[in-house]
Amino acid sequence: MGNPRAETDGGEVRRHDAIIVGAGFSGLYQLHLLRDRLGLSVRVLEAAEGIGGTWYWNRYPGARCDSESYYYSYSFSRELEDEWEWTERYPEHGEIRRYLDHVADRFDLRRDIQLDTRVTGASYDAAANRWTVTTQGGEVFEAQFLITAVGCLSTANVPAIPGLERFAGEWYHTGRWPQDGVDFAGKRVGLIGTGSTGIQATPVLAEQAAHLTVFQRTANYSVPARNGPMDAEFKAWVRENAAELRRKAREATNGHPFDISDRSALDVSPQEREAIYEAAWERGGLRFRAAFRDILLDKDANETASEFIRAKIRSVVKDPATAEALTPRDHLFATKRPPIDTDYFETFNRDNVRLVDLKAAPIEAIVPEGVRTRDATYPLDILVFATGFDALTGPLIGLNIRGRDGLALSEAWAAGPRSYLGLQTPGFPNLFTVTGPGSPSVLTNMPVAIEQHAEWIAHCIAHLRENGLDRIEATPEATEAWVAHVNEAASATLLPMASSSWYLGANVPGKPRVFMPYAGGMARYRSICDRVAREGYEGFALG
Ligand code: N01
Repeated sequence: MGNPRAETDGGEVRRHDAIIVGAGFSGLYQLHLLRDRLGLSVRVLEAAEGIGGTWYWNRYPGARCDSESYYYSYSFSRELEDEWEWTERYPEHGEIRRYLDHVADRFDLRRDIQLDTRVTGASYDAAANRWTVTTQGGEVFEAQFLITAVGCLSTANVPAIPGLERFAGEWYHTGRWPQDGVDFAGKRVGLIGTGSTGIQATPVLAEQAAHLTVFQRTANYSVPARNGPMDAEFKAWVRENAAELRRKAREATNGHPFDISDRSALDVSPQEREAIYEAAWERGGLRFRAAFRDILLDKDANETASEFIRAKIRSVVKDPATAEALTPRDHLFATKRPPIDTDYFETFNRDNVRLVDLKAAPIEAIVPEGVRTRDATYPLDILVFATGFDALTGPLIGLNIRGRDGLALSEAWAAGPRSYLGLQTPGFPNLFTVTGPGSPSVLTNMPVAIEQHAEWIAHCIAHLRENGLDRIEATPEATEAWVAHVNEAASATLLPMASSSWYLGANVPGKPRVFMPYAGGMARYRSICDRVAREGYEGFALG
């Protein structure tokens, strides 16, 4: 590989081989691969004042990962794995930040990461075959390769509810949480949104605040997380089986190292089915979906899981009207990303918690004293938006990327994202999008998807250099075929059925309704990517 060749041109333009945007799980590993394995000169530009990506921003009460700690982590370094100890079944946000800080130190990554540097634009010069990247602070960088490592859920969605600017209290979005936290003691708190975030935050807010009002637009299914400390025996089991667990995760459809049952929910007796669901409920976590093979494939099979959870809600929530309002009926379990929780439904039995069903009475406005629905005004001191993200495309379009002939990514994707393998878009040579739309990303345990993408990109760049090539660009034909395949893969599942799902962009008004992630499974996707590379980067134009 060539020597690192970072230069400064009169202090004005900083030249590198590659610019990576984002210093979360993706950016850190991509930097390690390109710099330490390929010998490239790389600069990571990160908007936040610390590393961590998603985990830098999501510090809201209750924020922890829904994947289990022993596999929500990197697998590329056995030493890293051996020296790090997780404390809980699901890692809390602060622990993940400590882990990523440790990774940054251990692999000496910080010297090539520039914090507090928001990228405001990137444009491709075809004659020079270089990307020019500009930042909010007025800096200019140039590089042959531009790699976005901006995550899938990093553009906060604050709904345009009239009157927010007149609210007399404080308000926060969970995905932009203040670094110093928020003091809820003695406060009347309102929470809008009951996705994974709202469901994690509700029980903790209820304990901290004087009173909590949860504004729910769509009732959601949730399965108990069953979080707890990792005991010594379990830690020893993980260590002994580390290689096997990692292999399983890599080869799984969803990046989790557990088996999906090979039985249909419809092929067992009602009693047996109930017992299987009960055991899965007791074990807790996202694995509940694996209780039968066809929960995400067959409506009738899914209905058995959906009804099991509805019955659980009715059995936990004491007030029948509240239980009914909390019971999801307009979509099937796991067709929207399923939350997992710690005492979510139980929280509605507390005296200081009230549920407001926005389907019955929508929010009309935010007023200085609180939130006004069609039926009532709810006085609040603090309002928390757990209203999700402009997912997958939002973080990329927000970078203002312009490719060949000034083509804006926002124009190229005006009718929805169009990528080849989620990695590249025609018209944007040498731009790689880690976990981009059209790849499995959010349908998997993210670190598995991230490692696969970062490694594929590093191999691809190595291939170009070894063969004296400078440029790689997805062809329009391969992209069309991939977009069709992404649609086909989604249609083979129940996933596109949930009309309010962020997988479809449905949570952001005006966003094209396109099922964005690849639902064909991580294992299948990995083998497609490997074949494409083996066959000389089929579907890409190299030059
Ligand atoms: O966001 P969401 P999230 N008025 O979009 C409601 C990941 N995650 O931040 O369903 C009233 O799922 C909206 O209502 P509706 C995970 O992948 C991971 O919770 O559109 N309500 C919904 O209830 C997850 O799926 C972890 O009708 C409004 C909620 O806000 C993803 O992040 C933890 C509204 C938004 O739910 C996003 O989850 C947390 C409005 N105008 C999250 N607009 C871990 O693994 C929206 N809503 C740790």
